[in-house]
Amino acid sequence: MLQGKTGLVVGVANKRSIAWAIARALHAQGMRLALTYQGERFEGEVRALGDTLPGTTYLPLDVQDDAQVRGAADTVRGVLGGLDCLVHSIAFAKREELGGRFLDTSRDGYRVAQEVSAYSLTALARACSPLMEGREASIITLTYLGGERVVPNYNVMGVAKAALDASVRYLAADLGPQGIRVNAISAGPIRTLSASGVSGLRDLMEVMGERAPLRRNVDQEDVAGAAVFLASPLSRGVTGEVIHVDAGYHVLGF
Ligand code: 0WD
Repeated sequence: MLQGKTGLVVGVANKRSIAWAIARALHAQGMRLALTYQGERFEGEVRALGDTLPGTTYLPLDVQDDAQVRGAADTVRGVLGGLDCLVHSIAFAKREELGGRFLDTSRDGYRVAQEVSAYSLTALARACSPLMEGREASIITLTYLGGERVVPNYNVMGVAKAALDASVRYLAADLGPQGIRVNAISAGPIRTLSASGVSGLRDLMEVMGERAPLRRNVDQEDVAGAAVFLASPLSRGVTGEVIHVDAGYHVLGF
């Protein structure tokens, strides 16, 4: 379904990362990939994973560094030519902000969460969109219900996800005329490195798995399936949307 297409996947940290499941699924449909790693700490792990997907390119990217964001787009232009798909699967908040009261959020904690988790989508979209014009291209980000409702301990990350969801709508409006679609997948809770920073995740997953209409939690592959849909021509009429891949939990009012 994605033969001959190219994708930039941002947010692989290890084999549990949602971005890694998405990368595998896109590659299985024929997409050629560039994977980013956040500093040398992650380089070995990302290369070891990516080397199982023939043709993959690697580039360093810390989204807090504007020069690296521009450099990533330049590398993609040089190696892949154009870009059909950008996957943004990153978030960060200081651990001390992911517990206790939202009321106690610090100015710096708020700034960092917004910058890495929300603003980075806009920065990457701006850098990459010139490579995506006229290709029916797709930008996909990962969000969470904590941006729409109160989820205990999610706190400043919930506010960052609300900003991310709104960014999806504004970017969809800006980039639509160039044929670029922008959508989010709102995933149910999945045990990954960044999720382990949120206090009480285990209890939350238990409740969600019991109550969700499908009576289960979701996994990385569930999310990857929706990402393939959003990357493919099957979703050519969809933009500015948040698709919930959460076993239906978000529809409940109890
Ligand atoms: O339950 C979950 N796991 C859910 C995750 C439910 C709903 C949504 N999501 C979202 C997350 O909020 C995030 O946006 O999915 C996205 C991917 O998260 P993940 O796969 O759960 O987490 P992980 O495997 O840790 O990958 C996120 C990575 C970072 O890992 P760490 O754990 O070191 O923060 O994002 C990257 C980093 O590799 N990252 C950055 N990349 C570039 N520049 C930066 C940065 N400044 N900061 C973090």
